[in-house]
Amino acid sequence: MVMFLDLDYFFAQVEEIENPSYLGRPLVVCVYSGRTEDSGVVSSANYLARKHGVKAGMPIKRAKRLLPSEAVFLPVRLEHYAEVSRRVMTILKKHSDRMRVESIDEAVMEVTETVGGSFERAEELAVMVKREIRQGLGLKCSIGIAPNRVVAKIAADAAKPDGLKTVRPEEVADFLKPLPATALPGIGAKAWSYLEGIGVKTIGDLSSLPIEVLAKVFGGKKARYIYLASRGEFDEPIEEKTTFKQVSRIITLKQNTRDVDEVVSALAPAVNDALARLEANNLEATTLGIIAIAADLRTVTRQTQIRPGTSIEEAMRIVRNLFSELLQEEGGMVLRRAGVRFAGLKQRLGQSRLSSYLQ
Ligand code: TTP
Ligand code: MG
Ligand code: MG
Repeated sequence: MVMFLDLDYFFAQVEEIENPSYLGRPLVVCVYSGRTEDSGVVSSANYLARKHGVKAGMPIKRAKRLLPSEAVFLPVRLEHYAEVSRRVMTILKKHSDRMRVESIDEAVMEVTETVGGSFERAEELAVMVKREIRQGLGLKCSIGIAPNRVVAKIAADAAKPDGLKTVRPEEVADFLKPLPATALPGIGAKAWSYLEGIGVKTIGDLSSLPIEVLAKVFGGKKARYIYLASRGEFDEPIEEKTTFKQVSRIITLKQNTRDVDEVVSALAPAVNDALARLEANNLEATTLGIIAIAADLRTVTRQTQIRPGTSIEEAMRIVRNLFSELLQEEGGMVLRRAGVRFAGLKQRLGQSRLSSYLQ
């Protein structure tokens, strides 16, 4: 039995609770890409801002148009959020058999032994964990309890905000069936647009596709995942150890382009996401690379050494310079996809170590 926890509007919530004057106002945490004062994207928005239609990934300019003048716009403070994240993870570690940090604001906990296999006791535990995080750090979160990680994550999402949702084994099928297929983690925009095209709307629809059809479109591994996960049957042991040698993120551009500003703005959330993942694991990169993929799939990369602890603003500047150089040298190249890669990862020294939970 697993518990999945995701902090509510994490970055925005941290800012909100640390500055009471922001309470009751729409609040948006932004990744500024540095070109003009307002260029960049939204990283996290509180629920008041979401009511106006603001969400992660949206250009800051658009968010400014949607929100009233009392709205608060703040730059990301990744290192600080990572420190808060580490404190949350310490609490979770204490209450689980094993746990794995899934991102800066998510963790999955194996609790079968802790609660002696009882879903009621798991619920009591979840209430306690929520209270401890609320009282200790002021943060609200949502928790899903289910037989496996995928269902627990979907349950946590469904419980937002500040909620708790339990899905017992006999409830899994009925719980999943009516949910939009997009609620299933691991289905990207491209897969989603294909599925929409063949009339798949819900997870139930997804579960009715034969595995052979899925395999043709997604390849064997992903097909197996979708086949099992859409039935609530994708299971995997929660192992604490996660080691990775690099963190990369690749995005597909809205339109093919050679415009550096366009590429860099589109990549801002990917850079932020990759850095957040490093921060959450208390890792630092010494190499930053870019990946450029043309419409004909020709791929060109560039990389450079970076100072450990490079901030997001510096990282964005480096990404911009690398793309500028690359596009100058590759005169005819029109980009279809673009990516970033952080490598040469090292444990950050001299801080409480999240990594100690991962080993
Ligand atoms: P999420 O858990 O996806 O989002 P959230 O915590 O802001 O909101 P929710 O209540 O729906 O959980 O992501 C965690 C943090 O990761 C988020 O606070 C900011 C960062 N993030 C980005 O920077 N860019 C993104 O596109 C997303 C999705 C998240
Ligand atoms: Mg969250
Ligand atoms: Mg999250």
